[in-house]
Amino acid sequence: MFLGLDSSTQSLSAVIIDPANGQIAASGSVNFGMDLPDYGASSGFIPGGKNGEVHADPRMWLDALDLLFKRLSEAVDLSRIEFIAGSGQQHGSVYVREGFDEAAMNLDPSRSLVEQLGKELSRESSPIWMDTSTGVECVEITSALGGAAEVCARSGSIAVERFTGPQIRKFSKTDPAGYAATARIHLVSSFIASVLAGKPMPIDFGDGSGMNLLNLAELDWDSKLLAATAPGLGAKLLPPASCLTPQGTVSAYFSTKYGISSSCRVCPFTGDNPASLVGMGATTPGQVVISLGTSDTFFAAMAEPKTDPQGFGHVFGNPAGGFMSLICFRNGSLAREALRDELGADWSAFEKEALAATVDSAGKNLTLPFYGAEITPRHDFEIPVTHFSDEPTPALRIRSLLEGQFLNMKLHSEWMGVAAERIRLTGGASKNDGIAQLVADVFQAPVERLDVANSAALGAALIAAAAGGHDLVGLEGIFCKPAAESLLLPDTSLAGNYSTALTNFRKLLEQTING
Ligand code: XUL
Repeated sequence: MFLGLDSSTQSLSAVIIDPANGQIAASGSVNFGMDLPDYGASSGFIPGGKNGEVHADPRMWLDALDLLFKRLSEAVDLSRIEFIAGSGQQHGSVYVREGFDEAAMNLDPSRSLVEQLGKELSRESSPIWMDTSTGVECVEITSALGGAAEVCARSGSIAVERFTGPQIRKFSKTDPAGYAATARIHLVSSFIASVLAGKPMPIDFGDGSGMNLLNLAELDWDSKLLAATAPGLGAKLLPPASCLTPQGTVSAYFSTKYGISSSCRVCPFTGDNPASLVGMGATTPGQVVISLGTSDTFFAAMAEPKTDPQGFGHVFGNPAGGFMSLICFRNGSLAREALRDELGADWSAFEKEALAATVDSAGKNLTLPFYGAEITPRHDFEIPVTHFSDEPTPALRIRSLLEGQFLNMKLHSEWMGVAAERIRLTGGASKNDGIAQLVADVFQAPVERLDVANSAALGAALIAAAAGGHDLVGLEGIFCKPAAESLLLPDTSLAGNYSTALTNFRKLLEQTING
């Protein structure tokens, strides 16, 4: 059996798969807020951070690891697990002292991880992906490299506040002594993998691409980016590696305490988005995943490390090899719910009607679907900008807002140069037939819906099985099946409408942003 772990913002989850029968054998989870209330992090991070700082306590992740394995060992015979892989929330970083590696190697099973490793942290808290406090450092790194385009071409993204490089730079400036006392910097993913293996585990290519430090073309740390970020940084990072190649076995602590076989191999952990690409069965170029949540995200495999010339999208390593894009749209459900509330609409019933009523309005009635600051495109919108040729009935406004969201997605994913052959839709709003059909029509591609509770942990379990010799794409075919009868085909008669709509949408957006 193969275990996948995912250390996300709010919880640590596990999925155990048995490829021999194609089944998920067990799963488990520790919710940081509910299960570890002493940390006072009801949503997984320390509340009340100032000036955009959002940090979490890495000791909480250690306690979660003990608690999760205790729970799993009570439910499953963990000696049957042959390989472990995992993922972590991207960008978050953990800073450890010289003595950490030895302490992790010689853990006493009669004591907790926190008791033994807590004192080996050189920074008490870990900045996570929600942190926006490093605007100055982003500017500094960008100017040292000679511009945003250069940072993007090298690392796959322009300098971004939540990315690890700017976060490391800020730490090195504000706490030089703490930075000097740091022997190694881990991502959340490589930190957990190192604890599990009792030896320093490398950062994987997929998660490492979220740091503004990895050179995508070379798949190695970029010397110019390292130099622009912090002094002596290269010595604090292990060479990056692939999450498919195991780099050790579980430490004696885990085998003695929780009954995992001492020969169980551990892979470098990846990021939650690369692991989700696997868990959604989308590692092959042409497969696109759209997740409809508070924010919407679009991610898709790519063969080449192409980057977004406008700098809105990110490029990460794909666990199966090659690359993947990740494009976040802040105004997802945020905008859908704002319009629903504005119209006082019963969303679920009303929306289907609205979607059916005016299928030929695309291109004539347009909405820039932003109820406030957006990151793709980066612009401070205040209210949605509309251009209606017909009477803007509530039905038409809903349809036009949704069309605007997917036209904006189509427009801002064109740089990838990958046509969507199949879209896998997930997240709360994906259950709505009207919305799903609209995605198929705007992208002119078939849409399947996948109801995966934890695509990152499942993806990690598939990576573990692939490391153990199973074929990854074959595993995706078995474990990542769309919900029965969920396939929706595009209405090809609307292709012309949506092509016109895209042109008009682009013009309206340019006029609005450029004035
Ligand atoms: C991606 C990002 C988040 C985190 C947390 O860039 O910031 O998706 O990975 O899930």
